[in-house]
Amino acid sequence: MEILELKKTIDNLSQELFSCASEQCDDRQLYELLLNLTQRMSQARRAPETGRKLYYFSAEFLVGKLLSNNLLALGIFDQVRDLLTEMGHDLSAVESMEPEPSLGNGGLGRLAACFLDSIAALGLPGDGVGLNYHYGLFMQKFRNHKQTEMPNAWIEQDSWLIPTDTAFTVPFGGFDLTAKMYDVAVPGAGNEYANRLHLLDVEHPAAQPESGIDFDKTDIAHNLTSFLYPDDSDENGRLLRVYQQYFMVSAGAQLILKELEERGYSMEELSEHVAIQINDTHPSMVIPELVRLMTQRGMDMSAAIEQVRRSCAYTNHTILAEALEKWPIHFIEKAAPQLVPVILELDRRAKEAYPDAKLAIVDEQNLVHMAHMDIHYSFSVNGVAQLHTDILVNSELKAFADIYPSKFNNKTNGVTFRRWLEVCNPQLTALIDECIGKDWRQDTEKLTKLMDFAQDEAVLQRLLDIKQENKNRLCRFLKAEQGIELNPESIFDIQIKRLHEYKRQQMNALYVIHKYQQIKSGIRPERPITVIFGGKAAPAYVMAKNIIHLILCLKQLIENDPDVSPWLQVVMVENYNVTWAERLIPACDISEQISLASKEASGTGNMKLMANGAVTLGTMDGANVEIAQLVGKENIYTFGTDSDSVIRMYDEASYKALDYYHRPAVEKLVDFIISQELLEIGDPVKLAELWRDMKRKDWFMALLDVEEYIEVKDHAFRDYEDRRQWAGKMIVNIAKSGFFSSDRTIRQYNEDIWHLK
Ligand code: 26Q
Repeated sequence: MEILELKKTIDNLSQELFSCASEQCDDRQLYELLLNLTQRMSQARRAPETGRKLYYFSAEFLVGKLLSNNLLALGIFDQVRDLLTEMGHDLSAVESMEPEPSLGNGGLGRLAACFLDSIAALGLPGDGVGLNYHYGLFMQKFRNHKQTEMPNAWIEQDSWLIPTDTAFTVPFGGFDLTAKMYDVAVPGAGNEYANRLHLLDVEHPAAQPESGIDFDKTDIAHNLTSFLYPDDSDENGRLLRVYQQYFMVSAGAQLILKELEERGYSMEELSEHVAIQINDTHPSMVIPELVRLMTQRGMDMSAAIEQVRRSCAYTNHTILAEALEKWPIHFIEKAAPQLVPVILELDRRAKEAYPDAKLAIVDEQNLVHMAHMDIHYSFSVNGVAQLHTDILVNSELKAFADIYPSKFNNKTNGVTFRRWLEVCNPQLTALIDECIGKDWRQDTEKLTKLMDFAQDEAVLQRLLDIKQENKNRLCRFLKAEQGIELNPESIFDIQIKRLHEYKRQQMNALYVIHKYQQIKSGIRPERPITVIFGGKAAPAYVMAKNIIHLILCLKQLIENDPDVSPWLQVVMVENYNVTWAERLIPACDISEQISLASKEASGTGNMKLMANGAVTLGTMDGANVEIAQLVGKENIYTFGTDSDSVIRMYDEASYKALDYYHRPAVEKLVDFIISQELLEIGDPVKLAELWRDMKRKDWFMALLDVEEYIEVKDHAFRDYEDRRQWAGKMIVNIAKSGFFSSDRTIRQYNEDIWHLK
């Protein structure tokens, strides 16, 4: 759209919506106006039409704010930004009016959002199916150095949700509910298409709870879509999660059959025309539900099962045994009794073919193993990074890989460079364009052309300048929104991800203690260091909350110590979310990816940070392994026990935290958790609990790797001082990041699994 035409459209809209000239609009009105404009433009687009259609089922779609993303996809981002500037406004101020939907926990939900973006950009026919959580994942607040939780009411009068006339009846044990469908448009960048994200909702959602995030988990009819479950398996209210899952998949399955019929095909042809991707086990009940619906509509059981099997593909995102969903069959009996005979029949057939108890869907304790059902009754099972897939095939799911070798495949994750480079880092994008032109947008592996500039002093200097500008910008945001003041001249060392013991934020905290003790003893770093954390802990995950507590106590201790504060700063960003990620990632110098090897399936933050010129400090886990292969050992800092050894230690139960604790260098770090200094600031019970756990259990082996971690991290900080050399590492990381575009990942899903066109 020409800028003049755009101006005219905006003027008309402003008259229509607010009966005033666009010059009179404030930021809020401009936001509503642009929301309206992009909605109309998206709705005028048609869906890609081809043979097979994909349905991406996921309990989470962590889409983030949508305005900039949609402007970009509609091809009017630059024009709108420039026009707003002309009008004396600023796109980022306008965007600050947009509430962020929090329809996901972390990686898995954000991956689903990146995938929808890429599916649309590649012009493939594929819609998302999920739930419209009204209060989403909780909003995090810090009080007395502790996390507290509040609802995030993101739905406003005007939002991205488009109500539709489509509704389905979902039969639960003892009552029915109507599932209303709302759509969010997903316009494809660089084409004329738009897909949809279908979000299902109850008809009469409950109002916001009076206090906090407590609500009546037995009032299913009103509360089914109130909240998103955090990613730990707390017993409390798990039954509601089964209701949520069944609600989503039953409505989704009905939608699939309806659209199949509308396209003029019979259920016998389902698998020719439909591909279903099951994002982790949360939507797994779509398998028995489709079989149920198809047999209810007259199809033969074996034929229905076969069609479903040829349509469904399953993605595994975790190897943590405790995170694999196993539902007591009486939960399903209560929520969706009509599904139980189907599940038992699927189980009977699986047992008949494969009597090995390890492979059963329903085990001796009457637990339904959702992943087992997925593997037996889908045609594809994939992991999300090469190492993760290897571990699935060779150990975690070996028994299944042995019987279904051809089902297993790897699809290394990716992220959309539109949001995670173009939108969040316009300066770097402009520099890249200047160096290598613009066509890397269609094929991000063309970013390797940047290697021609790896010795170009002028380009390297600009890279450093852009990083500095992005650090300055982050400082402004943190000051304005959270009152946090950072030293922009310091190194920004950033660990942003959900709080989890396996991700080992506690090991990073031990590094902070190490630095604090060194500075106290007179050994100062060459340059001040800022250690930045961001992440939420599941409300019932005690140890994760204790780790946040430790971090916040350390923050205060250091802040108030004039010997140390000029050299070391610790901060934790409150309510880390997609919006904060977009500000933090361009400003990062060192990307902390320090999970215990074998535990992080892939990671995707690692990819975003790399693409923005951060250098990874990480273990050989998940996609870090592939990052290391691509950039070479000069351009990444790796450390830690390898995954094979870790797996062996678990098998043999041979890891003893106490042995490592008793090393003098380690003991003084761990004991600092219960030092007088910290006990005066924090909650002695929590700190002692953390201290005891680390010393006696340390299930994720932080003490095993902490000494090498400190050594390698200090080395990276020293290397940082050679700015010219460091810029060389930055450019190599950017140049090699193109492999991690979700466009590449989606092309692979399409070629190997979906065959959409
Ligand atoms: C399960 C049962 C009950 C309640 C909640 C859950 C639940 C919810 C969310 C379990 C797991 C999740 C989320 C998992 C997740 O985000 N996994 C991450 O997926 C990313 C995308 O593939 C990977 O990059 C990360 O390595 C992986 O941790």
